[in-house]
Amino acid sequence: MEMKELEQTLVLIKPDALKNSLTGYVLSQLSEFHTGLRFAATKIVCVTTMLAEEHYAEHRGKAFFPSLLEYITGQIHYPDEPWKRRVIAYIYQGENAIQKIRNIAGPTNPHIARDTKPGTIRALGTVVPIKDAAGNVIEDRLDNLIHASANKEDAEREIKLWFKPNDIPPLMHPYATEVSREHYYFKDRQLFLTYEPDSICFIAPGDVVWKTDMEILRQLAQGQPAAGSFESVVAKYLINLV
Ligand code: FUP
Repeated sequence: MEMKELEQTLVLIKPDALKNSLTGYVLSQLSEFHTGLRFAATKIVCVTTMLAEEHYAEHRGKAFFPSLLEYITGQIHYPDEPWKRRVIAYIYQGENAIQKIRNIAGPTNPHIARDTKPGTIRALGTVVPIKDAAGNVIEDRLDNLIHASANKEDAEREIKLWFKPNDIPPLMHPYATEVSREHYYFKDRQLFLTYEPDSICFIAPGDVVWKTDMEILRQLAQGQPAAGSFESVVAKYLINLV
């Protein structure tokens, strides 16, 4: 089978899995021996609020959203040890990768996972009630140990959000890339095309970048409506940097 036909999916080993020393168990469940899939990339990430907000953008505005951000950024499981706040991100590649990993992960809600799919990874998770100011339970935060992309569109968005092309071996690159001809700088959540004091150069001429990111940056630089947010592009360049 051609590499281009193979599916990709993003897996995150979340802070609760790290805290409970479940990394080895999760990786063993997802191993090539069990799934026929191989990993194309991995990195240990200190998750910024910007990255968390972009990753879970579809849940913005929901009552559990602030708590979900605290969870994925590691603040819940490592309140007093900020240096331990990490997520391990993987790209898995192979035939039917998305569904295979979703099946092993199990249902989103750990209670439902335990009832209906015992033996899945999320069956080992926890459900934490979220209360309003009066102490009434309004929603639950689902501490479910791993994230796995739900479909091809999400997988592409999420992989491009967490990984730069050069985090992935060239022959495993899943999506189109382009070589930048410009400098792009970041400061105070804003894009600059020339150096500003205290700004960070996140793309330089000659850098290989996702083609879709390049298009968003060009549109933003020209003040045009863009196909995605600046944060969705820059968040991955700030990983483990700030
Ligand atoms: P999934 O694709 O299985 O990760 O599920 P969702 O996209 O629906 O949810 C994303 C994350 O939001 C879950 F991992 C956990 C969290 N969540 C809650 O904390 N509470 C909810 O009521 C729903 C989702």
